[in-house]
Amino acid sequence: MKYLMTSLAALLASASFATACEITLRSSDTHPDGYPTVEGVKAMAVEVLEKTDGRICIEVFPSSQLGEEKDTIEQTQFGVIDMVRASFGSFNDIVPVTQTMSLPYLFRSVEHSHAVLDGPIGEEIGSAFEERDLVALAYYDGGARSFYNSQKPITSIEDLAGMKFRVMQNDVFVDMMDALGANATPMPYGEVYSSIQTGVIDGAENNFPSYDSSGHAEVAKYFTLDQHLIVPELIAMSKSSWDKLTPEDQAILREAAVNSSKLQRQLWADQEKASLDKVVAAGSEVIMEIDKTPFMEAMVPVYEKYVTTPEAQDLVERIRATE
Ligand code: GTR
Repeated sequence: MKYLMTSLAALLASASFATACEITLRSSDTHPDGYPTVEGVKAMAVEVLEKTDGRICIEVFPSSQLGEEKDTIEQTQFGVIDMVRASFGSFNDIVPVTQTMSLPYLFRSVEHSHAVLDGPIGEEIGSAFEERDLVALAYYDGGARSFYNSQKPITSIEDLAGMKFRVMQNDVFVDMMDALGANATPMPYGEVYSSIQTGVIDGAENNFPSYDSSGHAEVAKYFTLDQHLIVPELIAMSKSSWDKLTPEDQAILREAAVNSSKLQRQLWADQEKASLDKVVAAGSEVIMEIDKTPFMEAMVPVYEKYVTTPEAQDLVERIRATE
């Protein structure tokens, strides 16, 4: 990570690039500096800067400086922001196929999600963004999401009964909580910390790096590794910003984005381990062994509600058949 920042700083400071930015693209991320997604887009920025001889600069705004995730996606659609790195979960209302891709326990593992996204399904999903004025550049890892709360260790589905959990703002996740016998409170990421602290909600659900970097671990120390969601993430670009670029520059951007996703996967794997160690050392109680079968079985009504069209059924079948 240090290497990346140094090389970006060095490039920006070098005489040949100092005044050369002809195009500056603003990119948003909800996560702080140093987080794997932020560092991934910064690596993309370095490659783009190099390959365009300093003509195209990508400025990464971390920590929701440009707004909460759903708002920044809308701003990207309208071309107010040029790029956004976000979870598929935040695109559910905009790009319908991301709803199917956000179903609980759809992906068997992160490796399975890679196999799907790196193949023809990934391409097909990517092209669905164009209809919504967005260009999908590359997929990033977001690991698996699990429950954490301030009240008690969760060791079975019964323990969730009646508890209040924050979910991302989409219908699939609300129905998922319903099916588990808990109460969903949809809200933006930035409101979760104080909502747990003040008892408005009992907890939330996310991966280890988010649980750690958001500080949620400080206020919700019981974490259960039920891994109910593996939700892809991506870098999306505004179609209007994209259309202003030459085909050559578009190719440079796409290649740099894809290259950055390879780095991001590595940074992600390292960060997951580092965050787990950190939260445990700080006093979180992490329940690693849990029988996921009842959680998976409880999702039947969610699939019945959302996998209704032949297209969605076919997509789910093809994803399940991907090795
Ligand atoms: C994180 C994800 C973010 C955002 C956040 C959330 O894991 O990387 O893009 O979706 O979760 O829960 O809002």
